[in-house]
Amino acid sequence: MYSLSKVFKRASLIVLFLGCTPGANAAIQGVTGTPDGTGVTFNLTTSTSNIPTPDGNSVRMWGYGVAGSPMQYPGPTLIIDQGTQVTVNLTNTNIPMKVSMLFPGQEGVSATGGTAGQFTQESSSVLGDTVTYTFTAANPGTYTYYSGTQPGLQIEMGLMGAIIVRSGTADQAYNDPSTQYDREYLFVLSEVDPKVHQDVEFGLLPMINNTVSHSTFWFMNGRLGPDTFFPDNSSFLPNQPYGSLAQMHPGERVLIRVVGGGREGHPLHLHGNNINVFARDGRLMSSNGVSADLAVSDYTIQALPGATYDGIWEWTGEQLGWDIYGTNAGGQTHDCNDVAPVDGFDDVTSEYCADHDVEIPVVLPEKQETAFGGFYSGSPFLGALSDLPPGEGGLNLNGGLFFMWHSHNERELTNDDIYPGGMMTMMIIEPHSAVIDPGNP
Ligand SMILES: [Cu+2]
Repeated sequence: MYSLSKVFKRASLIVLFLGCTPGANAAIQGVTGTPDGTGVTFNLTTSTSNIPTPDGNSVRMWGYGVAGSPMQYPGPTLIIDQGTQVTVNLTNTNIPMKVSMLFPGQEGVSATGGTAGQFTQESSSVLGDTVTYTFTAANPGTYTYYSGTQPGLQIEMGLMGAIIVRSGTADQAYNDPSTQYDREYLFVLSEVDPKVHQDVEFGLLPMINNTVSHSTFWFMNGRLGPDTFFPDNSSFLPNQPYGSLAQMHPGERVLIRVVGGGREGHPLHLHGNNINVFARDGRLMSSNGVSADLAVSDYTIQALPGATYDGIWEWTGEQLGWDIYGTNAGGQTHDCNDVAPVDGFDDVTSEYCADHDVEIPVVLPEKQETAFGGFYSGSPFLGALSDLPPGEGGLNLNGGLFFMWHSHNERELTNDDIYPGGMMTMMIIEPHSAVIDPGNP
């Protein structure tokens, strides 16, 4: 648990936050491949680049990229429809050792071209060869791909990415109606030990050993906090195209896809509510093979390396014990409009009707239930704005509620020992009157 006030009283960070434009993050970014008659083809390359870190440094990385585009960290998210025959052509542009790709959880994986490695066929930048991988995306869900060539080093260097296989039903993660969602976000978690990357930059190819490796950077979607808040495809992060800022309206069902993309486990904590996790590693948590009857409500997702997790996260203000919607505050005049089928929630605002008009308690809510610092709107009520003390606020134009979503390993909230940073982003609960996140649905 980290208090928001600690984070946002840092003036230097607030300057950075001013560039953050709520609403600029669209649906999960990725590539869908080119139709090839029998399925889709992705043409990928691997190459090297340096990525900036918010402490003012940079780190040499290796990454996958779409052919003709810069390499990226993590690699391009491959978005595929269930049942599609997939071809991936991989060409190693300039990484000074052979590279490859593994596709755990996919069916009928085969590889041709290049030279045979320990796990699969590999591409050499010296030989200039191309490896062709094929598989069938038989099952919907969230998956990962990564290098199968000396993976201890190459995953550390950045050769990994996510795969999303879409079910045949729109806005439903799996072939089970309980996995329906209104919007979705992907969080690929990873880490970097800069000493290893410096060795690589100096021409060494060290063997990675977890007993001597000491990560000091922890990433969400290949970015370090506060870069995580910036929109997708920000021009100053040319090799880190994926943002992590999440937004929703009360009452929506938000699908959270988590990928353990590195070599270490990371406890991802979503403030504001538990998450109902219904799938692991691209498979429904099911005793009957049909429904997610083994889904579990979790406080923290213990994201393991190579594993994936899917769950639904919701927020309505239910059980706060006071009317956070401030029906009579902030000039809002709506009633608790709960018409049939009566479920206890306002049909327009998602207000929890039992708390309608219940005054804010004299005992203030826990800090993690509200927004402080630069993200304070001047009012404790959702969607309401008010005057702010000098030097505070101005970053919350819609009167939203900001929940920090972050690693619960507090060391991972730093950038090379500088706090705050690292594996940290925000979920912003925006009132229904606010237009957010175009394209996610
Ligand atoms: Cu916390």
